[in-house]
Amino acid sequence: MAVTVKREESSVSLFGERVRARLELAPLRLSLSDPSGEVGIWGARVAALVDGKPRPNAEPSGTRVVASLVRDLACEDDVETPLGRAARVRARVAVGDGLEMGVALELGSDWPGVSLAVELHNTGDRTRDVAALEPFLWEPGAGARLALPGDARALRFLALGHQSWSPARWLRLGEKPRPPRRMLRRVYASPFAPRPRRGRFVSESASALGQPERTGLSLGFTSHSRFLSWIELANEPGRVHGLTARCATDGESLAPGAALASERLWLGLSAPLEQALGQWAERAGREMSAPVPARALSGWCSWYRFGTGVRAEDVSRNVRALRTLGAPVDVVQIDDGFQSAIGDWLAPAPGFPEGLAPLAREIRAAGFRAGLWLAPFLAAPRSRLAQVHPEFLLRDARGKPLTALWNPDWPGARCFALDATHPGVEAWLESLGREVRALGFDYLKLDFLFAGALAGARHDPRVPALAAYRRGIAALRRGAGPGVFLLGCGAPLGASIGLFEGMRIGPDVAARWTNPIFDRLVGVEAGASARNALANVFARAPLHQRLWLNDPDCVLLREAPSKLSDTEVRTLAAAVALAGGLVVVSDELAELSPERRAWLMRMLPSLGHAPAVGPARGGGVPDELVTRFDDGSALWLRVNFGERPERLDLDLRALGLRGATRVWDVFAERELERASGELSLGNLAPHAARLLRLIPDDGAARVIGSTLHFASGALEVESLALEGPGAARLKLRLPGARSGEVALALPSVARLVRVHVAFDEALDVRIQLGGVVNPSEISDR
Ligand code: 9PG
Repeated sequence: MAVTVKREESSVSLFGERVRARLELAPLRLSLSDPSGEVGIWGARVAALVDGKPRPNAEPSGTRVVASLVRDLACEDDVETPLGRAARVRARVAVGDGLEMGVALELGSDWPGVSLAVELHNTGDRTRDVAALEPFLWEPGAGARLALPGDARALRFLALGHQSWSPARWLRLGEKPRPPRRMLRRVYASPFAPRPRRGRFVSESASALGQPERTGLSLGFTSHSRFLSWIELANEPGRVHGLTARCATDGESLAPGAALASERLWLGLSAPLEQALGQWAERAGREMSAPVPARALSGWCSWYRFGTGVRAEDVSRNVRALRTLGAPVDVVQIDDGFQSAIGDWLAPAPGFPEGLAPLAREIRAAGFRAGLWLAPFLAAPRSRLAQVHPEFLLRDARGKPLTALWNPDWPGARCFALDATHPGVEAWLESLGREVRALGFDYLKLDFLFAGALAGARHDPRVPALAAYRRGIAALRRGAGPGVFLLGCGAPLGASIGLFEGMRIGPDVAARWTNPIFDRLVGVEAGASARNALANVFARAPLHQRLWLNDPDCVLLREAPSKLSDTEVRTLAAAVALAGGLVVVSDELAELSPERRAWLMRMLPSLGHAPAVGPARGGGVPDELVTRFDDGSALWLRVNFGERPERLDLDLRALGLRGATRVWDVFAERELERASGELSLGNLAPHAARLLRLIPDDGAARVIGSTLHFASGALEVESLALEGPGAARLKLRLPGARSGEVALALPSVARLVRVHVAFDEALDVRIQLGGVVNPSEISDR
């Protein structure tokens, strides 16, 4: 079915299968609703802020001008757009005072929303400053309504932080958001977005609004070529006073006759609300050609065990341990500490007396990809880089080098930022990429990337912060060449879409559950801790495989030194596994007990699937991840982020399991009672997790559970076939050295058949029951 475009005297309407959109022409107003017209948002305007400048972390100065009368209108039924084929309406709209706007609205037949693009034209005879473009500006009033199902007091707004480490939380209307403290705003917040406060929420690049588990709005920028962007919500308890989508220009002048385009905006309806972030991410990823790898990688990283004190022998020792363990990881990544100074990446620290090339060779010879950490937009004041090339440094308005951050892990702590609009910097980044590739590294963890998109006085002032950042990353990739895997970290997320294979989506993990002292220092929940890292893993789970592979940060499995309890380590491991993205361990492997090594093996390889995320409960963070498989089975994870035991009830129907279901308790390594409908699971202790494998009970031969992998049969079973009464053939495939148990349900056998197996890579066995319910060891070793 195609979109129907209906033109009337004072409006034009677009009817799709899932939504309808309407433009009123005099004055211009935009509406989006479901087909019944019951749920949606009506009467939004299109605006810009002119004759002013964006100001760091404050309202931009300037005057708001609003698109008013539509002058020209063109409707096209079926055109190619960045999101696929769609109907498009283009309008030329009067703004007044020598300005005009072009507005384009696109709707594809099965889209759950519309795409909106705006252009500001200077039709006057003087140059104008443009501080921001606002493709969507909604305030309640005559003809302007917001209708979402549920109670307005239960509405939640998704506030996404600026960069990898910034928290992402679902806020309640009227709640007090927690912005980073002044000193750290440069690190954690977007340079131009206003500071959030009670009554005004800010979300970077995209957001969602609605009541948990009901239909809500999905709103976000799908292009990120030039300007940093965000969504603002003016609110009080039970009331929404305004919803605005804005991109800041970083100070742009518009000459007479010139035009300035906003980034493209997605506005959709999402049922349920929990899918809103994924709805936007899917489109942003497509529009920016996100280079998402087909398979998620796993690895070992030096940082969380060795820190800046890492030495070549620490890496070598763990490479050997990975081999001995038979752990099927892809990458061995050297983190911060190998370099003589921040910025002097090719001059090794004393702990790497032979330099990096032999170590990279050793890693590759052992069968792994070699990975290296870099902070490509930073330079320590005493680095050779900053000394020899002071012209590379980003400056403030007075011409002084801008301090990007103070990091107590580094000598002198202070770090300057590089200005990628300087041709020397671009060339230097390209050669850095080329040289680390030549050393043998084809996996680069690029860290502290926010420093590439700070507000500052750039060498080329016409290039805005976001575009400067993208230019720098592109240069590094050009140098590193094809086949390189770029992992972003500390990275402005919207600005990074389309540039990275992998992306850290939360603050640092640590061998501790919380980090209240650091949280208080920063102002936001970004202190290195398992809980802070996991909160973002859940909140940003929908970005996985849509924008990049999510990196939940490392899993730390050691028993000591660690402040994590057994329960907490298991929660961390299960959540990282279910997240389905990168699985990277950062322990001294020789220090792991056999049990913890077995947990590591159960996380490898990465599940790869993107989980669906449950509703946000207390604390504004979802606590449930569900991975569904093609055969109707699922993996379900629930975490108790709170400090009190929680009652656990699971509605199987909500997971699409309508009939009787077999339930495997992954941690208990046993089957629970068969269930249908509601499953009552007792209490979940604070910081604990429950992981269940759920299988429709169809009476067929099935693997119900396994201790080989947290997937519990979803990943490792190639086939299970009955070969006559009491006989079955089981094929398992899982990389690495394996030993564990597989639990089979066979039609002729009342009890579960538990089989011990041990194999490398693959196993193909016949199981003869012959009246014996528990066959003994089956092994191909
Ligand atoms: C290496 C580390 C690891 C880690 C990264 C990042 O604000 N700070 O001072 C600050 C320091 C370190 C940090 C984040 C913030 O961690 O996330 O995985 O690579 O750098 O220095």
